[in-house]
Amino acid sequence: MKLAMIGFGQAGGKILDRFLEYDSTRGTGIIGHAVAVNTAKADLMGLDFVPDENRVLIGQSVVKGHGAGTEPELGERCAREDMEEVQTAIDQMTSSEIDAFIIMAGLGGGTGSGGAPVLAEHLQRLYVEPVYGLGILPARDEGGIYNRNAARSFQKFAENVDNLLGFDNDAFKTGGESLGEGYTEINEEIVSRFGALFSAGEVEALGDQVAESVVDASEIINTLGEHGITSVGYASEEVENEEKGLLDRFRGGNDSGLDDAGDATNRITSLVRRATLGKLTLQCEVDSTERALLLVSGPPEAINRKGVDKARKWLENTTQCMEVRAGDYPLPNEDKVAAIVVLSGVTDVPRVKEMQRMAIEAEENVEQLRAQSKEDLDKLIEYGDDE
Ligand SMILES: Nc1nc2c(ncn2[C@@H]2O[C@H](COP(=O)(O)OP(=O)(O)OP(=O)(O)O)[C@@H](O)[C@H]2O)c(=O)[nH]1
Ligand SMILES: [Mg+2]
Repeated sequence: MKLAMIGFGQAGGKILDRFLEYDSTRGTGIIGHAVAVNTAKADLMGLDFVPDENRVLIGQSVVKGHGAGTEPELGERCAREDMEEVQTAIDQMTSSEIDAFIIMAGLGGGTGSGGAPVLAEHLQRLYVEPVYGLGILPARDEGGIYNRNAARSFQKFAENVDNLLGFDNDAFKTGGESLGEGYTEINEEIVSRFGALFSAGEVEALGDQVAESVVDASEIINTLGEHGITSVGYASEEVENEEKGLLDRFRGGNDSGLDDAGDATNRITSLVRRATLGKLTLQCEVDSTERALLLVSGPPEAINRKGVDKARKWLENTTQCMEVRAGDYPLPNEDKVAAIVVLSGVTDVPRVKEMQRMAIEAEENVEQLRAQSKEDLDKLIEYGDDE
């Protein structure tokens, strides 16, 4: 599917940048338009792939290009005051080119946390296309202020988008590294999961390959619906590529590699199980899903309808939901089979409840925490954070 992507705040901008890189190296064509919005001039200047004219600095009269300092109220104010400038950058696109908008933001800070829900509300009023959010939750150890900001923003954002796709930094953080390196890996995870989902709906990218059951943009849109929270599961496995498979057959081994349909079926069902029961972008109770979508991609020889059908039945049972869509996505040059599972309209999300609890606690000693997080920030600067 083709998207107008808007990165709000630093995390949003960086993820947008990675999406642009992903899109241009793979030729997926999922980005119809890209706009980065921030209150911090330096963050906007640090982007590599977003066209200069699509970088919008807001709130200059309020924060003088220095960011909203983890205060969502400031982020919100800047967004409201300068919405016209954001709109001008979005207007560069002709809306007939895109299937949907997606606004991406880290919800723990000030700019994205406060601004993204305001922009969502604005776009919903102006366009008929669906408006989605990609909301990044802070890690637990970022502390009370970040978790409080995120709890509030998550709720507002969810109220103002057609669907809020959740991604929890806490579940994906890699220990031991500096913050910057950690985010590089996490951002790759974000882009590969959601990029694979959106490119499945961009049928042009398939070229001559014909999928047995194609998932187009409208099926993704129907799965996401008009309200709710979504979590995405992913699992992949390397397979022998076609050439090697042929070589093996030539040598007389016909039960190796990809030839066996039973192997392909089993591989698909096991990947879908792993994707669903493994690490989700936002941990949730799988049986609280309202609608689901299952996508299997990989070399054509490794994909079969039987496997996809079996996996779909399993997913129906496991999610206890009646609305499960499924499709395949043949990628001739790919050397791995991947399963993407979209769990839409999930209602039982423990991490959100936990954030709300942390928010209440943080509320009680907010001043103390502010001082503490300023101290942490000073320390961070001292250690030379380069992101
Ligand atoms: N996944 C990911 N999360 C990030 C990244 N950078 C920051 N975050 C998360 O996003 C939250 C908000 O940080 P920023 O995006 O820097 O905040 P902002 O929206 O620019 O707001 P202010 O800086 O307060 O004006 C943080 O609490 C982190 O959890 C990133 O590159 N990737
Ligand atoms: Mg910032």
